[in-house]
Formats: sequence, structure tokens, C-alpha cells
Amino acid sequence: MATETTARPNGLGQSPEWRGKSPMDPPRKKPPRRKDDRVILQFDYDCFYAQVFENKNPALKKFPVGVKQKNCLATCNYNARALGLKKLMTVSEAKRACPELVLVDGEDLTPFRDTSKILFNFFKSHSWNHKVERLGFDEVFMDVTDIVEYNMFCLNRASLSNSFFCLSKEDPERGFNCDLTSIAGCVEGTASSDLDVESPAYLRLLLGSHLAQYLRLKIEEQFGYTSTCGISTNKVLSKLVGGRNKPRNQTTLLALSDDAVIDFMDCYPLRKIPGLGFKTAHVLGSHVSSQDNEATEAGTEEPPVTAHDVRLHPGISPGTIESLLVGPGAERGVGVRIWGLLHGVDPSEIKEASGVPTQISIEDTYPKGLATMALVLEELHKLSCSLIKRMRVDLLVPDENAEVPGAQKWMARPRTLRLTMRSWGALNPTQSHNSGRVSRSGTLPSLIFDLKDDMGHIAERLVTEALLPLLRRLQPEKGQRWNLQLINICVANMVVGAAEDKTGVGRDIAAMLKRQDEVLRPFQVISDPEGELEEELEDSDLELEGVGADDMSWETIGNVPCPQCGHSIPPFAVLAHNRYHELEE
Ligand code: DCP
Ligand code: MG
Ligand code: MG
Repeated sequence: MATETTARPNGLGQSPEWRGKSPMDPPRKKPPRRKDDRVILQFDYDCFYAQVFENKNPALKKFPVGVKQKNCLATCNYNARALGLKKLMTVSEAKRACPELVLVDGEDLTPFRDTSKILFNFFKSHSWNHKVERLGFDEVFMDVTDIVEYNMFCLNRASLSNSFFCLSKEDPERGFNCDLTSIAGCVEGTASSDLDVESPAYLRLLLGSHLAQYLRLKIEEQFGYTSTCGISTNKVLSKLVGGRNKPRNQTTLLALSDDAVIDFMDCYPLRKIPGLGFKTAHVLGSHVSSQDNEATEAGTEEPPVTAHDVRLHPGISPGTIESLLVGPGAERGVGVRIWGLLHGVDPSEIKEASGVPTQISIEDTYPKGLATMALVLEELHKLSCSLIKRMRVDLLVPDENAEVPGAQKWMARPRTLRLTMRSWGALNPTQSHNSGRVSRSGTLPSLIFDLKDDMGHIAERLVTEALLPLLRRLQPEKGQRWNLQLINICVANMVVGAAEDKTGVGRDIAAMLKRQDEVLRPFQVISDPEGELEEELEDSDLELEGVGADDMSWETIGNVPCPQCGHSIPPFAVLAHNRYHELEE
């Protein structure tokens, strides 16, 4: 059992003097070096899935609401939580505890995914350094150090209560008023005498807290979503402190010394520390508990092992953690990383949001087969509607320069439209086995970017003007019938920040170079002999299977037969094709 007495060598308490200074301690047990020059915000939407339903149907807000997946609650709103319900309860348990519970079905993740992207785009549009990272559907980390430092530089210390927070370097009027005489929201941590704006560490967190408050209120105002935020100097601390005051609140960790950070971390059970992982927590917990077992009284229930228990355990050091976790797939340096986390030290960077997906595709399968052209067209129309909707969610960002409030613009425009199909038996009777995907690509018409036109009308035009011509190039041989099992439509070849011109190609040379350099990297482009069409092949794309067999223009000298399926593969595509077989297994 990990108790305070057994976990602390020499019976020493948690006094700051002890830390790292015991004569029993080998030097490697010193706390890791802490860096506190960043400001990291961690946002987490309140009862996210439940809020998605409430925003669609505001009448629900009055009731206890549970979001059901299979036989358990993926989440429930705070009305339900006030009545004792918890996330991941079984539906029957929840109904017993709260018979008036309104249950909604959360099996379809599409609305959660779409909302998550919209809210993520909002945060991205406020970032200067693009360090905005999404974790799951409902969490966003933001490194706002650069914005905060700029505001430290602009700060007028003589009128803190009447400050202006700048949100743009270019436009000095873009920003908000705030009172910098105190932190916005709740505060956690050990107060010290350093709490004045002359301390850069304090000033950074102070500014970070006001920026967090502004962003939270904005997403509530603009999109109707309440959230919680943690404000600190790294990911692990921001995430942990963010959970201290929920819902619709925020907490800043004012821990400006190593000791204050350690005090904050010490109470957390291992399994609550983000970045530790289930297996690591289990291995460390068992190691510490088993060594302390002699001190455990028979019959007493063991409390969970905490960061404090592990940190102060005589048998634990970065080296021992590393050796305990050694095994296949173990990460190098894991001991040092976890030793850091136990002390609230986490140098991991917030990943830059690439922002632009490499492609967007929508597909559906038809186990009974689609046998007539009418059915195929109907499906193409449905898929086109979904594709346009998804493009608008994934590729539209707020247009800050527009005069109309709430206006949006395309952050990237795909150039290529690809139609892929899989058929049993009909499309290509010469194929050795008939489950292959075949595809054709063409230029994506710019009508798809028209934001004023109705989605259904755009879909109709996309089918007649672009998909039908591709379909004709895939049509079955004479005497054969359609028997489609799958249709996939995909847009690819993203041009970042492309201007609105007829070809869809950006006027901006830099954007074009960026496109060639970054966007085309994952693609292999082969010019169409007719000059106007392209067939492109993404590394991990599954459509290769049908290509060699169906499109004779691919059959060039030097192709090699695949030993697994017999298809003739151009040499450059062998790797990708092998990968396809790996994925298939
Ligand atoms: N979720 C899930 N299964 C889990 C955990 C979460 O389906 N095991 C879903 C439902 C949640 C969403 O992910 O709404 C976000 O997870 P959170 O843990 O952040 O939970 P909530 O946002 O619902 O509640 P909170 O207000 O506590 O953040
Ligand atoms: Mg949440
Ligand atoms: Mg969450």
C-alpha cells in the first residue's frame, strides 16, 4: 500500500527542504528542469455530446438529458449530473436513478464531428503561431505565448484596470477591453509574493487568463457552446487545472516555483495524469504498492497510488521507470518523460494545425447492389450533398476581413474530383477477381465553391457536369449491367488559400509553390494522355487495386506483377500497393 509514511524515506514530510536534497537520494532523483515561459490554454466543452443535442433542440436544456450509445451513457448534461447521474453509467442504472431522464441517441458521430471542427476552426482563426491542437472531439490546446508576449510589450502598467488586449498585430483596433488588476476566473495553486505584473511569469498567466475568458465567451455567444479552460505553462498542467472548476468556468494555475507545481501535482492519482497511459499507471502503481505491501494492514482498502507516492518512493527514478516499462514498442526516454510528468514538467509542444486535409471523401456501400442508372444517379446526388456539406465544415474559416459579420471563406480549394466504384462482376469481366475499385478523376468545377447557391442545386450540377462524364468513362461493357457495391466521391489536390478564379488555381505564386511543395507530396501525379485530366494516387489509397486492370494507359513497359493479386503495377506504385495489401489483412 502506498501511504504517506511508507512512501517517504526517512519519515520526512513533504517540506520543500526535503525535495531532491536528501542525503539518501542519488543525484538522478533531482526534480527535472521546469520551463515556464509558455502560456498553454486547454479548452474542454461541457457535456459535449449533450450540448450538441441541446443546441439543436433548445427545449432540452430544461431537462436532465442522457446521450445513449449502446446500453450506456456516453455523457449526460449537468441537470442530469445534479441528480446523481454520471458519464458511462448504464442506461438502466441511469433510468433507475432518474426516471425523468430524457434519452437521446448518440450513435451517429457526424454531428459531434462537424461541431468539433467548427469550434476548432474558431480557435485556429485566433491563433498567430498555428499551434492549436485538437484532442478527441471536445478538447483544444492552444499555445498563446506569442499573443501574450506581444500584449506584455504593449501593456500600459499605469492603467491596468482599463487595459486593451490586442488580437492582431496588423489591426490595433482588433481586441477587447479587460481589467488586468486580477486573474480572470478561478485561481489554483500556491500564492506567493510574486503576484504582481512586474513578474513576467505572473503577467503571462494573467494575460492568458483574460484571453481564455474572451475566447470562451465568444464561442458561447457565436456558437452556443459553454466550455471549461485551464491556463498554465504546459499541456499536463493546463489540462489538470482546467478540470478543477466545471462547468462554464476556467482556472489558472498560479504555481510559480518548482515546489508550488509539485504541490499541485502530488494529489493526483496516477490514472488521472494525462500522458501516463493506462499501462504505465498500472506498472508504476503495482511496483510502488508491492514494495510497500509489508506496511499495509490486512483488510484495509488501498487508496489509489498518487504522483506523490511514486515521486517519493525510494525505488523510483527515471532509470527505474525506464526499466520497468521496457518491452516491445517502449518509447526511448520514457523514464525521463514520466519522471517529468510526475513533477508537472511537460516540454511537449502543441502541434501546429495543418488546417488543410489532403482530401475529403464520402462513400457508401450497397450490399444488394445498384443495378440501374437511375439508382446510381440518385446515390451520386445524395453523396454529392454530403460531400458539399463536409467541404463546408472542413474547409470554411471565418472571413475576418469581410464586412458582413459571420462571413466565411475557403481556406483551401480542392482541384480534383475523383469517382471510385466497386462492382461485383459487371465493370470489368477481364479482372481476375471482381472486387476491385476503379476510379476516374477530373477537374473539380468551381461551382462547388459558391456559398450563395443552395447545396441541393450545387449537388445536381456537380452530378450532371462532373460526375456523369466520369461515370461514362467507367461504364460497363456492352451487354453488362451495373452492379455497384460501393461508390466513393472524393476531392483532392488542395490549393491552400486559392483565389476565386475560373480554374480554381490560386493567383498567388507563393500559394502555388506551397501547394507543389506540401500538398502534392503525398500524391503521385500522372498526366492524362488527353491532357486535361489527372489520375492521382495517394500513398495509402485503396483504389490502386482496380487501376492496373482497368485502365490500359497505366500498362506501361516496366510494370511488375503483384505476387499477391497478380495486378500489373508501375514500379513507383509498388510500395503503395504493398501497403494496401497490408491494410487489407
Ligand atoms: N465520450 C465518449 N466515451 C467516453 C468518453 C467521452 O463517447 N468514454 C464522448 C462523450 C462526451 C465527449 O466524448 O460528450 C467529450 O468527453 P468529456 O470527457 O470531455 O465529457 P463531456 O464533455 O461530456 O463532459 P465534461 O463536461 O465533463 O467535459
Ligand atoms: Mg468535455
Ligand atoms: Mg474532454
